Amino acid sequence: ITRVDATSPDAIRTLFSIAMSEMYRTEVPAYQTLVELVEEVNAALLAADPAERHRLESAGGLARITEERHGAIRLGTADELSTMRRLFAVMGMQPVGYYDLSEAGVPVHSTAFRPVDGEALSHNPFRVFTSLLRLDLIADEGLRREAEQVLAARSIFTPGCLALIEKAEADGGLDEEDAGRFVAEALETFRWHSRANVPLDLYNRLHDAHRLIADVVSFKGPHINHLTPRTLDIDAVQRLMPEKGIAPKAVVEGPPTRRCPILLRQTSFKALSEPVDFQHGDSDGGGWRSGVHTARFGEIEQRGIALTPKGRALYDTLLQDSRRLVAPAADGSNAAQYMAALQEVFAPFPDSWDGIRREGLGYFSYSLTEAGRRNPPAPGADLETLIESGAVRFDPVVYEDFLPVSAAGIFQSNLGDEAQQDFAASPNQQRFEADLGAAVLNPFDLYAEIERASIAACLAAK
Ligand code: OOG
Ligand code: NI
Repeated sequence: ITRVDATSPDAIRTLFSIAMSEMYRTEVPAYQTLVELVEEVNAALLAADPAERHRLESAGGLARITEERHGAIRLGTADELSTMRRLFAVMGMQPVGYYDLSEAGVPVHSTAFRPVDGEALSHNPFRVFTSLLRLDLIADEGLRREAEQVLAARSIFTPGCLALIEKAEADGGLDEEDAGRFVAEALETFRWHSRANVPLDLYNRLHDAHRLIADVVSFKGPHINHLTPRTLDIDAVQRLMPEKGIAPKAVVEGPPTRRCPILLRQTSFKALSEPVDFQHGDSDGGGWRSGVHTARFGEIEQRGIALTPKGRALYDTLLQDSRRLVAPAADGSNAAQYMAALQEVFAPFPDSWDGIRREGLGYFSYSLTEAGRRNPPAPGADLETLIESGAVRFDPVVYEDFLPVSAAGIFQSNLGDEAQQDFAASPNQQRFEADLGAAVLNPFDLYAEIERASIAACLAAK
């Protein structure tokens, strides 16, 4: 890691993602095992595939591969969400996209906080998938009110963290010393608490309503529930997990295995059952009582090219078609059939960078080749002609966001199959943005801008 100006949001984000990873490795040792496995698989792939190594190196993406990760948290109130937005802003992370998970039986809606411009992304793309609990989807009104009271009484940010957020907002940033304090204070919000914030009987009632509600309401804060390193070969990691004593979820979410990866493929290991102490109610004489809670897990992802709206529509249609043929069973009993159906149904999606580009399905970053730099394009030159003559090359723009169907699969595999529940699909982006205190950014606009700027830079070269 190169140290840059400690006051830059990029540098604070890097410090924070390292601190978070260190904390989670200690809290969840299986995550450490997973990180080691991913490092082995990435190293083996790069050794066996010099062309891919070279492509990643020249696109400037190699150094960031092992650094990369995302995490996820689940919040309880609008106040928590809007303060979280301000906290992430200190690290140059903004809310991108809106995800409605109610359709998949999970009573939350979500966004992803992440850096948005090309330079910040290549510095460190750390992202946090952030969900807000939707108590409005809980039928039992009495229970809903109890949950609201518990949430209203907790404060998930340390006073020091809140003061530093305000300072950063007022001064337009933090100096090196404050940046270090900010990272330490902010980390507290994401820490695991082995003492529940509610008595066991309330925990049980929340759990019966939905395991996710118990996870959000029963604790002092929104513990980070997983971290996800990026792998270059997710099929290999999925295959090797059992050898390391880790039980993977039934199937890899997202598109099938391809030569040219698109969007995002993800898999995880099931959440661990961890000991938790619950308060006795006063009527039981107070004191603590031990129980368990299952929420925290590990995940890996393989990222491919960001698709245009046209490419995304094709992806969504093909995914739906293949799930109509074979719906993946949670116990993994039809995993092979599911993967085969996926592979077959996705055949019409072009599997070469050139094909994807020609059909306008994906976003690319354009740059001058060595020949192009020696002999810069004349004013008004045509991009296609420059590509044909070898003056300009194109590389896929990496997809930096998430996929709702995949996220639902990750949630479900970690909530346990008994937690399966139906809610009416009820996306409410307006409500989410009101609670967030800002509009979420449109991911397509961000990718289109990266592509546009890369073309402009090629054509303006002198
Ligand atoms: C978030 C699950 C979604 C992803 O990578 O799609 C997710 C959660 O379990 O809180 O992390
Ligand atoms: Ni995730």
